[in-house]
Amino acid sequence: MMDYKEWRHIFKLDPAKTIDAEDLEKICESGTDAIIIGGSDDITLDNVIDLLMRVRRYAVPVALEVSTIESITPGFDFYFIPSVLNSTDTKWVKDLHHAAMKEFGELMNWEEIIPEGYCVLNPDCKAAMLTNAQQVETTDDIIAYAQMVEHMFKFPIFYMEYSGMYGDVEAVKQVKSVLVRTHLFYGGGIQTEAQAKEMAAYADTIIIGNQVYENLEEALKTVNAVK
Ligand code: 1GP
Repeated sequence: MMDYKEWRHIFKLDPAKTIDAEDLEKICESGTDAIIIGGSDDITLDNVIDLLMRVRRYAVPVALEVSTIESITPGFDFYFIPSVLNSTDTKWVKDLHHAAMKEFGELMNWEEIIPEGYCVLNPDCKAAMLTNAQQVETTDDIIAYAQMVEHMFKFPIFYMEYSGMYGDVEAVKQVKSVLVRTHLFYGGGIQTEAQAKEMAAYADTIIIGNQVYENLEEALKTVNAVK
């Protein structure tokens, strides 16, 4: 299987939302590099396992982005573990992580566990509310988080999360220019192939979520942006 560091395009599917078999087939066979299963609300073990089994019918790699301990289940290729660096609540920075280690630490295959340094940049999104994220005022603030992730925490991924809102291309460009080994994930508001191209010019990996549910045909075209 392709290393997750080579993924350039990811569709993020929300286990709490419905998707029919035909649409799921289009997504999994779109040529995207991977599927991430993740979301903020109503994530249960049942809906995660259900979606995992449906996606597993296809060859595409699939990762779980962990947001609740109850929904962790074996069978994914990777487990992405966000630490929300601009959260004001330690739960989302390291407490859930501690609880998960205590429960599953002995069973873990560390090759599959990928920490993500998350920066929530849309103050109105669900993830921002849930994690009590502090508004990030300037590009220099984002860069400082990126440098913490790379040089202090030494996480392999820095995630600029604009969920639901198309982000600041100039900020993505500047953040990319300071990162050396840490990969830059960009997600938020990508609706068209042109937007996907614009962000993929700087981000190592682009993530498309909502548009899968809003306008699947347009979402599928974003795969072309990285080919
Ligand atoms: C959400 O970053 C992803 O976690 C993608 O954002 O849903 O706005 O595409 P959108």
